[in-house]
Amino acid sequence: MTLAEQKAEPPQAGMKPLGRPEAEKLAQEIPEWTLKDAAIEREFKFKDFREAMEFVNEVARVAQKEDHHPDIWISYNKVRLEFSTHKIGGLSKNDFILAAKVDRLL
Ligand code: H2B
Repeated sequence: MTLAEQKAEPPQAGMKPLGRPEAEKLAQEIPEWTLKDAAIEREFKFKDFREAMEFVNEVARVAQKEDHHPDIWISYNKVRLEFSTHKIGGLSKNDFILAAKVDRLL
């Protein structure tokens, strides 16, 4: 099953952030995203503010549905999203699932 087809799962107690090798493996499915130490990020550029906000609203809808939320920065026609699993202080599979679902919106 592709990442975009999977559902985010609530982080379990005692869960540890993914190690670098696992994160790098999952990152192969979302090549437009940059893998950082404890997060993944991608910047998107649109025609204008209105298009950027339409995208952000779609992202918010998916994030609410999956109960996994990105940090979002908006600057006129640019949107930067960062996914990290705050509860565990690092990356979980949920971050990659949401990134893949966001890519599908474009
Ligand atoms: N989003 C992200 N990115 N990290 C979290 O740890 C997180 C979240 N926790 N969305 C969720 C909500 C949690 O608070 C609820 C109760 O599942």
